[in-house]
Amino acid sequence: MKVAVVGVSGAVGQEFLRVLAERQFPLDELVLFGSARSAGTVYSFRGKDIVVKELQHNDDFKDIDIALTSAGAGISKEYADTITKYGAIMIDNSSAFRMEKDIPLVVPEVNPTDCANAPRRIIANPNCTTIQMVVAINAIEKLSHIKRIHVSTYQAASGAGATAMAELEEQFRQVVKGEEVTVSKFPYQLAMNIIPQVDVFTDNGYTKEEMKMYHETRKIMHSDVEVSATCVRIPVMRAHSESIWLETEQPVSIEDARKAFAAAPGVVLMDNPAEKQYPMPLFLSGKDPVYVGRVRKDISNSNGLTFWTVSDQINKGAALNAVQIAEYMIEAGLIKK
Ligand code: 11C
Repeated sequence: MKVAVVGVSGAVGQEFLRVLAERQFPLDELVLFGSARSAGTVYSFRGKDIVVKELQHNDDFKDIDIALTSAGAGISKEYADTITKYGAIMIDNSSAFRMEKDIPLVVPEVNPTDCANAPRRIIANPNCTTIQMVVAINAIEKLSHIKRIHVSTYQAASGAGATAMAELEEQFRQVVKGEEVTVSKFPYQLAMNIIPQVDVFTDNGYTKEEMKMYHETRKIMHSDVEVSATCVRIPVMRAHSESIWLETEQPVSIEDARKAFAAAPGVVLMDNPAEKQYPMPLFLSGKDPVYVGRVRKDISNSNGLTFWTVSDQINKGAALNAVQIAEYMIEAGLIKK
């Protein structure tokens, strides 16, 4: 198996290297691609140094079986044909293809079999906020159909990339030193603040990030569920949190909900209020699962449940989900030239 990572110098690109190594992904050769600026950089993988090649329109993808891409939607669109034309499967972390009808949008714990129908040899990796929510709510969907979701997100700086993480760190330093705070990646200073805007606003008053949660959730779950999201950036480094209220067709008891979360693939139930046990981003950054806590009945709605989730944005929210898609496709015999 020959695997390519495209956009290797970014936060998600670097996480691909960590996840592939940690999971002992069955690859014989790894080829790294980046922009002209990162070409020539050397990264170590399984004790071997690999030099980053510049991504270009040439035959570099001729022998590649799987390309894990995270270089932004523009690059994904521009290079999709170059990457897939000799048969490589492109697992794309950008938003470029997510809502296209002939491109599956996959979270392996929820809809892995959608991978079988990928005529363009592209599988889209969902937005990080959608991934953690659907991994959790899929457990409840199995008990009773979810009709409606209200969700507020608490999103880490990592969602805006490695430079945004560095900016947040620098802002904290500047605040402590009483210096003027530099703002570039976020609409406002994030340190000591929260910003109720992730991505740009759309005509209906929701942001693009919030509308991604609406459309992507419906596509992944093959569901008519209504999703109303408020996406918020908070001064946390790399794990996103979500406060989720959902309404099911039939009432779901708290005991059944807890059992379902505890048994769900990819979910860890961390819910013991008496001992102050609930998921928090500070302690769960870098971990694989989606953590669920604060599970309770919605006192305003007899068919409602409410709970809190935390999951690492760069890991399960991006790189790990893409690698799990690749693992599923290998196991299902779907990777062939
Ligand atoms: C954020 N969720 O936290 C965004 C980043 O569509 O892949 C990921 C954007 C995307 O800023």
